[in-house]
Amino acid sequence: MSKFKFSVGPWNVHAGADSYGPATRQEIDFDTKLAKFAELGFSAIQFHDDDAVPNINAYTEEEIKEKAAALKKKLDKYNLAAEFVAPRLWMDDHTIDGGFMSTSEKDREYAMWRAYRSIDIAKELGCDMIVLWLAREGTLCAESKSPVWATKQLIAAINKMLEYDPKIRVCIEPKPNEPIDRSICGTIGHVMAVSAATIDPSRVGGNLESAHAILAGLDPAHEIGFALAMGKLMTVHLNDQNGIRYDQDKTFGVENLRAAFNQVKVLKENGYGDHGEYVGLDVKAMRTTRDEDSYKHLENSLSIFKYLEEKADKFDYEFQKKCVANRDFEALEMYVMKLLMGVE
Ligand code: 3MF
Ligand code: MG
Repeated sequence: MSKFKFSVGPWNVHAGADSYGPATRQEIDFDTKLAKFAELGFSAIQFHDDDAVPNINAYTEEEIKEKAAALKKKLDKYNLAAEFVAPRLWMDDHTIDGGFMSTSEKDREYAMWRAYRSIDIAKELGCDMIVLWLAREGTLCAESKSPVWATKQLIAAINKMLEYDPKIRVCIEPKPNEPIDRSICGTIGHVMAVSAATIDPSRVGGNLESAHAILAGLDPAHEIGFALAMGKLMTVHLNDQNGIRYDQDKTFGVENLRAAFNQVKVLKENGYGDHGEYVGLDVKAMRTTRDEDSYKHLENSLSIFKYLEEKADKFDYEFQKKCVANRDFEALEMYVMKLLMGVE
């Protein structure tokens, strides 16, 4: 029995289209996904603002709240909580050059409108967290905007969100690149610095995604540890990634089992989840996956996480201590490898 609760976003189940080719599976409608997520054992759903209220631009502020309230009823039916709402600032015509740090003042105002609507939706859904994946916040042409100005724009935007609602928490999901060339807030270290510069650092933290850390050349478990040490790990997006290339969102643990084990271990050792935090997945099926297997990558990620949790439960801290005392890290490393291979 896992000690953790799990969450997932509807985009984790998608039709397989990529930048180079069309869909390979049928779209699955939102209600069907919800029922399946509940059946797979997820406790909470993560939303983009327009996952919660599709076609959001077409509605007034009041209508958006009403639609969110209707969604809350649907979630209740499946006993699912809402974990967070994330303004999807990378799909809209108004955010071609980014949102909070767009070179267009009108577009920056639009981005704030989406941020405020995301907060309204979160409140209706009974959650207090806004996730900012800053997809297009940075530069494609380095000389097009000053990184100093852009960083200050981000801090100012977060301050406005904190002022708009005294309870809302803002959780930045850092990523060093893609779709932007040079991002403004690329790692959890950047997130801590931005947090400290806001009007209420206690309400600004991070969402560590394994693949994003790997894209920055960093070890996800250490990045998780860093955020935990700062008391600012608000959620995680666990997945895997084959080195520094396009963002892959692979099934958790399939590329580097030891790194995955250490992510589970650091979460478990530090009481992650004790204050209601969820273990979030951000995984994509392979393009070759057939319709009937549309959820297999989620099932596999959950299973791998839980198997690794069992391994973490078995971890022999006495033996570890002995190895450390003798400076015998070769023996400690071999112990970990045997534990993971099941030959101990
Ligand atoms: C991109 C991501 C995103 C975010 C999501 C929620 C589409 O690399 O990880 O997934 O997690 O938008 O903020
Ligand atoms: Mg993510």
